[in-house]
Order: sequence, then structure tokens, then C-alpha cells
Amino acid sequence: PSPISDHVVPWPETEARRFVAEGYWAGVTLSEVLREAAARTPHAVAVADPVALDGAGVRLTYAELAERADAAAVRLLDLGIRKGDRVLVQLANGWEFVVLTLACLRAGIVPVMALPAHRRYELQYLAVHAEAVAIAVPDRMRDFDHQALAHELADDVRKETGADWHVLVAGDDVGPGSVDLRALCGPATDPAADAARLDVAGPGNRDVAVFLLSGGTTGLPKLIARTHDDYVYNIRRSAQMADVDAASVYLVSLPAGHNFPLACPGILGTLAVGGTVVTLPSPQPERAFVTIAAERVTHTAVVPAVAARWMEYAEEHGAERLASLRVLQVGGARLADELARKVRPVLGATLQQVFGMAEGLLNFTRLDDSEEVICTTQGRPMSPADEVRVVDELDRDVPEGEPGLLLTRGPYTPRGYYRAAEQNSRAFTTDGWYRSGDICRRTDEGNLIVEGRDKDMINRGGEKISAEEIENLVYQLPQVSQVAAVAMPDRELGERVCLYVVLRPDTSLTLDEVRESMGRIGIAHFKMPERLVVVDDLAATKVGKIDKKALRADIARRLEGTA
Ligand code: J2J
Repeated sequence: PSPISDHVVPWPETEARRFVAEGYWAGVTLSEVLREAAARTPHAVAVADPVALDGAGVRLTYAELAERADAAAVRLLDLGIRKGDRVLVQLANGWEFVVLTLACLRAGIVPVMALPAHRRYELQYLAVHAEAVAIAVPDRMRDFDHQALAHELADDVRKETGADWHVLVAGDDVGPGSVDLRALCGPATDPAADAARLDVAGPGNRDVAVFLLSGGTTGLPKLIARTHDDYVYNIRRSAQMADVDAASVYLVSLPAGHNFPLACPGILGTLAVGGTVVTLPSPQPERAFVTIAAERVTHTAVVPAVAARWMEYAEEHGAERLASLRVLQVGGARLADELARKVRPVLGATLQQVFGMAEGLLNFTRLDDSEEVICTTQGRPMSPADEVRVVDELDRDVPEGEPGLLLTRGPYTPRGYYRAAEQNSRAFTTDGWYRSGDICRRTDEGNLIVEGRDKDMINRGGEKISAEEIENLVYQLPQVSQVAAVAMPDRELGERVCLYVVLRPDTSLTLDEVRESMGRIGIAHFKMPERLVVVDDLAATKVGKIDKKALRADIARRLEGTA
């Protein structure tokens, strides 16, 4: 694999020096931060996984977690995985995810945060693009054989590159050729020796710590390289925003590979301050409510669709089980004001709206903001060093209070995607501003309101889907002459994928056929189109592009007509 540094866009050195001088970059690695926490409270519970081992559960103290992370780091190195190598991580939320991630951070092995929903198409691309040398998967999850897929992938990569490839498997059914991830993440046998070996060989604070996936807008997913310096700041400052401290218990039930539950403050931010992380593989309310009560959870993060489900459930079954819950973070998609207003009365927790992006910038409503601000805005940047502009199509600032495109720069917003020079020229301005593609308005008090977007993405309950990616796949069907993927409004998830298709003469196509073909290619289920509209032609804009605005209006009209 090529060195990561070949393909990373660094901050300009003058900016880097300023971030150091002003204290945003602390000059430490994530692993150092977490080991400092472990040294402060070795006997406190760091991770509680109530569903592991068939419901028996796993609890790890800080001392145990730190030792296991070291031991696992050494075991990864012993497999031949080296500092700077990339490992795809596609695990359910659980203690193994935490130990493996910390092990990687300790050894300077870079986890590529895939999602449990990803399938062959996404994983193959990520493996190749990141030049990964291993993948970590569950044996099975929700009736899908992840282990089998991982071996198919490994065979492909070995054939193509001749490289040694490792399949790490968490579960009872670790097959031949797989590395037993639970054993790899198991107790240390010689902690002092592990630490001695790792201390001389760890990553530096400027190095890349993790790869996050971008919320797709292009044909192929993009990787975001987050460095130790920037991510340490990200987690520490987020923990302050959410008032997460050593007494806090944070429940992670969104897929842990997302920036939000991983680091805002999420798993890493909670561990950095000595709190307890509780893991659940899904946010389904029955299980989540029981777990919140049993573990005395104080903080958690959900997407709006989950917040809505939790409120429905609480209205039906009561919210007594949520007595310990202090802060409910909601982000990933726009939370409707009406729903926001129900959070405190129905769930008894303080709402914190989080408008974030894996590319960096995080906006939070503050816990002591007025109920009006909390319920009607998406908050403001967490860092005094965050720069935000609201501009028109020509990058000119719009008058204060008017909606426009959000541009941003700052100490935890990288200056480019990994290995994507061409996309970078579009997604970043020449002076390093990230074009979020979000249409925002800034209130007098400086809070942002997300009013829409100017990017070709569909936000399905917080999961981002690139329209272009879907269109490229549908174009592989011989019946299809023209296709457009657009967001259709949905009460439950906010948006779903709707396809508009122009067929070739004398052909036909059904939604099921499209979904079957995408299933054969092996794409994540959440990207599957959920409605197909066959039309004679697709209206074009003045510049000859398909007029998606018209299509979004059309599908909204059709849905109203049938509702
Ligand atoms: C409206 N749109 C939002 C919000 C994100 C914290 C929280 C979320 C993400 C995330 C994240 C929104 N209201 N409250 O990484 O750390 C949309 C915007 C944004 C895009 C980013 C975090 N919160 N969005 O969602 O990288 O369009 O990150 O640009 O997945 O989600 O998507 P993603």
C-alpha cells in the first residue's frame, strides 16, 4: 500500500502553527488521551455491552480496556499489519468495536469506518481505494453472512494485488482462514511488554487517525482522513458541548462508524473524559429504553427518525425508564420544529441539536440556550476557530440573515478528501473552504438554520445516499435510456430514494427488477430505490442538466395525490 501521506491534503503550515499556538491542537494522539483517562480512573467502567455473549454482557474497566487495546494492537502487528496500514471496520456496535478501534489508534493502524449495511459494492470500493490489508466483520448480522462476503472480498484482493489479506471475525462461528477477533481483543497476558513494544512505535499527533466516509454526493464514496490532532480537539470540545464528563453514561445505538456517535462526543469523547460507553446494536426503542434504565444512561445521540420513534413509544408506554437521561442529541438530518418541541415534555431530556458533518464542522445548540433556540435552530459552531460563511453561487457573502450556501474552515475541518484531487477542486475553494452544500440561514444570535441543500444527495433518515451513485448503477440496466434519482418526502424517514426513468423503446422495467439488479451488484440496502416513475422524458434545465427540482416537486405532488 502507498503511504497515506501521499494522498492527504494537509492544513497549510501557517494554519497548523496557529492551531497549535492557540491551543486547538494539543499535540497528543487519541490513544494518549484515552490512556490518560484510564490512568485517572482505572477501576471505572469504560465499556458496557449488555448484549454481548448471548446477553451475558461484557463490562470492561478503564484498566482492562487500555490493556486489551494494547494487547490487540500487538496482536495486529504480529499478524503483519503495520503502522499506516488501513483496516476496514464493519462491526456491530459492541465491545469488540471499541477495543479494535483503540488498538488501531494505539498502533497507528488506520481504521476505515464502514457501516454494517454496506455490502460487496461498497466494501470492495473501500478496500481498493484505501488499499486496506484487512477487514473486521461480525460472523453474521441480521441474517447476513458477513464472514462469507469478507472472504470473497479477500480472495478478490489477493488475486488482484497478490497482497496478504486478513479477515477478522467477531462471533461464535469463526471459520477457517478467519482470525478470531474476540480472542484478538481478549485479555492481555503481558501488559508491560505490550506497552513497551508500542511506546516506541506509535503514531504521531499529526498522523491520520481514522478514515470516515463522506455523506456521498459523487459517484464514488469519498474518504475523509481525520488526524489525531484534529480529532482529539473534536472529541474534547464536543464533550464540553454536551456536558459529558466522568460521571456520564453515553449510549451508542447509531452505527458507531458514523462521526456523530463515534466522536461528537460519542464513544471517543466519552472515553476521553472518563465516562462510561454503553453499546447497543440498534436504536430500537424496546431494547434502548430498558438499557437506558438498567445502565443509568445520561446521554445519547439519535437521528430525527429515531427521536420520533422514541417519542411515539414513550407516549404509548411512558417515559419512566428514561429518568436518568439528561441530554438527547439529535442530528444527521433536519429535525422538524414541532418534533423538537416535544422532546423535553415527552422524554424528559434536554434536546441538543447537532448539525455536523464527517468533513469536520460541528454545530450544537447549547444546553442552556432558550427553548426557542434549542427547538428552532441547528446550533452554532463549537469552536471559536471555526470559520463559517454563507454565500451565493458565486461565493459572495449574502446579506446577514439571508439563506445561502454554507462554507467552512477550521481546526478540525480537513482541507480535502483523501486521494480525490478532482473532487477536491469542486468541494473545496482554492483557499481551503469546504463547500458543505447545505443551504443555511444565520440568525441574529449566530445560530444556523438548515433550510435545504444544493447537493445531489438523498438523506434517508440520516443515511446519506449519492444520487449519482444510484444513477450510475441503474444505467447498467439495458432498458434504461435516462435516469434520475431524487429525494421523495417521507413522513417516517424524511426522504427516500425515488427513481425517474426514461425507457428505451419497447422495453419495460419494474421497481423490483431495479432492486434485484442492485441486490446482485451488492449495494447497501438503505440505498435501494423505493419508488419508480417511468416517464416519456426528463425535463432539462437551461444548462441542459436534468431538472431535479422539478422532479422533486413532481413526486411530492404524486404522493399527495395518492395520500
Ligand atoms: C440538517 N441537516 C443535517 C442537521 C447533518 C454530527 C451530526 C451529524 C453528522 C452527519 C455528523 C444535520 N440538520 N442537524 O457527522 O458529527 C446533513 C447536512 C450535512 C450532512 C453531513 C456529526 N446534521 N445534516 O450527519 O457526514 O446536509 O454527518 O452536510 O453523515 O448531513 O452528513 P454526515
